[in-house]
Amino acid sequence: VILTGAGISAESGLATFRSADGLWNNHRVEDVATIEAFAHNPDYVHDFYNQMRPELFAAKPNPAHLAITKLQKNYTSPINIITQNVDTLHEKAGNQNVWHIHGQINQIVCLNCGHIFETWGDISDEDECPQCNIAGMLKPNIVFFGENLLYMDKVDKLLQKCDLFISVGTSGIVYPAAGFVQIAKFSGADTIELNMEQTSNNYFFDRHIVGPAGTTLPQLIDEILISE
Ligand code: BJW
Repeated sequence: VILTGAGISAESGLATFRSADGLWNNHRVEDVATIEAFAHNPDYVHDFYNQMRPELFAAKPNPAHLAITKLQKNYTSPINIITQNVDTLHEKAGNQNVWHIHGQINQIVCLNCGHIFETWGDISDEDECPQCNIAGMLKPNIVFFGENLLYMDKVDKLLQKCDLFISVGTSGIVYPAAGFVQIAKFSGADTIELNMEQTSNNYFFDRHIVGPAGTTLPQLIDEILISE
């Protein structure tokens, strides 16, 4: 299992959430990416993601994403990607078995009927759901604080049976994803963390590799393939 966070997309030019000044687009992410903020001011949240969609549409995968494709093509056991990222760089790189636990920027969910559809276009609070035709119920299919994560049944099973857990470019601050390493470790997996810097979430990792993921992940994957 490979768990990815914003750091794997940093070398594709996408901002991480918790930079040195602790701000994300001039906000604390915990203040704006909440279900309460969306309920209070949906137009503001729609505008925010409408502006973000073209940037994420244009972004290109970097050597870290491409190294995962190489691993999946050449490794004999299945490799699953659990990503916290709402970008689609894993898919653009050709990665398979990608589980977007925090949702996807190019998906919209209807809070009335649950219908999910894909778009890279703008959405407003006046738009109707194409399935139930109710207006004002569309939300970016992005998991805000206070909402349940997606695919957790599948993820629990993957964590309990994986023999290698690699975490790439995540600060380990946001739960439940920050606790996945503990589940994998207790289930018997070897655990490796790749990050630009030492994180505070490091008790359950057997090994830490510090450096940019675009360099360290291809090196680690070559090491895994040689030793298989
Ligand atoms: C590089 C690099 C390079 C840079 N190479 N590395 C248990 C304990 C405490 C709190 C909770 C708990 N359980 C639940 C909570 C509450 C809450 C939570 O975790 N709060 C914390 C802030 C304490 N969690 C939730 O609410 C979650 N839901 C939930 O648990 O549901 C059940 C529940 C419901 C109700 C009540 C209680 C429980 C939902 C979490 C949703 C997270 N959503 C966001 C925003 C989405 C908006 C958007 O994407 O536009 O998802 S928050 C934001 O953080 C985003 C990310 O996916 C997520 C993780 O961030 P990530 O990826 O780690 O990024 P950064 O920036 O933090 O770190 C980047 C790292 O990369 C850094 O370490 C760099 O060093 C590194 N890096 N360049 C390698 N080149």
